[in-house]
Amino acid sequence: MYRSRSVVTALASVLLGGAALALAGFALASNTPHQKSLQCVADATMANSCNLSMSTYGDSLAGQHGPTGGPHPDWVSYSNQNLSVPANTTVNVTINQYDSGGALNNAFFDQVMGTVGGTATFNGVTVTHVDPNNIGHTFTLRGIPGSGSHIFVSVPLPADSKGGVVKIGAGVYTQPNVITFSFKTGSKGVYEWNCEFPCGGSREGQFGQAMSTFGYMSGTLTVN
Ligand SMILES: [Cu+2]
Repeated sequence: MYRSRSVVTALASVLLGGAALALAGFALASNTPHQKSLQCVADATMANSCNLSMSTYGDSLAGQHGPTGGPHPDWVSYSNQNLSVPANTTVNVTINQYDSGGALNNAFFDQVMGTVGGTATFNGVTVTHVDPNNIGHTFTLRGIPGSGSHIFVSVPLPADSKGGVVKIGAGVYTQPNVITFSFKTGSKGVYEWNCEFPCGGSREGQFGQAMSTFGYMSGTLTVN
């Protein structure tokens, strides 16, 4: 009698423990879209090069935050936060830019900087700079201060004016502006990237919210 009760108690605690582990596992799995990094895919046509494709949205309903948009579905966002690329490689980047925009507060960032040839393509046209009054976002990559690793790449992503507004709640977007550029990686290290267009809303001249919260308009680039 007592023995069977203790067996039941033991069994119950094992089951409860298992349920707790399963819950913890589910919580971790639910977080993985924020943690998994986007891998650069080896380019079959060009030695020592890989391709990285991302998007920028006027909300968070597509990409890394999941179909519900996570905690801030109405915040602007890149599709990916953490990028992973090989060392000593040419990284060919394609960004589909779906968001609207406006004027830079610092016209320095209308220039294409640090790319192969000092150029980018904007909807198929080679450019060295774009209109500073029509910017959606920038992709600006630099070494983390104090890390000893140096890189500087900055590419403006013109605002998408192809008509129509992002349909918030549906994850449906207008035709994007397509921006491409290449840059070369050196030795292994972790770098950081962010956007230099004040797209964040609220505080400090539109540098709050998505601009000041990691994972929307900023992330890391890990060179492996
Ligand atoms: Cu931005």
